[in-house]
Amino acid sequence: MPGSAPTITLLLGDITEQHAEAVVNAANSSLLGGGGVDGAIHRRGGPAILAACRELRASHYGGGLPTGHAVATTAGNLPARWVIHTVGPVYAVREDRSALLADCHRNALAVADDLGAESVAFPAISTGVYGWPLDSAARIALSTVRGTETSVRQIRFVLFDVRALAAFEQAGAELGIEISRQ
Ligand code: AR6
Repeated sequence: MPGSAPTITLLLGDITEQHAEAVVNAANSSLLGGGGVDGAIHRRGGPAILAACRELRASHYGGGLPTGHAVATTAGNLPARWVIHTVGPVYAVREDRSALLADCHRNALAVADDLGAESVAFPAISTGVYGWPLDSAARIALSTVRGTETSVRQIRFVLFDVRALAAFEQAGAELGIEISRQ
């Protein structure tokens, strides 16, 4: 296992433009596409990603990818080599689903380790259609990746707007996690 922790970088941007070895998709369990990050990844990545997702549905994931799990496909025409699809939990006021959101990050890094990916870009999983409050999601995302043993050297959070970026910056400061800005 690596001797030093990976760098964690925050940046404002579109995850489909990232030159990371792997980009993480905030998918749904069907793996067959959707809106938000998922829609953008399939649009920019082209049909090879959907074809690979269909194969996964026809083989290992006949019932869909369970919440918190992660699986890799080609990245098609994206600048990345792989897309790691994970399914975030839908936010619920009456039930604490934080462990599932942490699982997404931990399992995505485990898949990246299996692939040998040195750099991984994450979106703010569950904070769009799935309604997770940004401050809470940022704390869970940052504390989980910092607490996970991984061979990945560079972890990037690609935030789509300044509100999301500010939430991750604040969470990093509150948690005392060393973060670079790009
Ligand atoms: N690059 C980076 N971040 C983005 C991009 C982008 N191109 N587009 C949106 N975001 P969401 P979820 C931000 O809804 O909440 C889909 O339909 C967005 O501002 O993509 O996990 C799936 O198929 C937000 O902060 O993912 C599922 O059904 C964050 O990415 C469902 O949505 C996540 O928003 C998953 O919902």
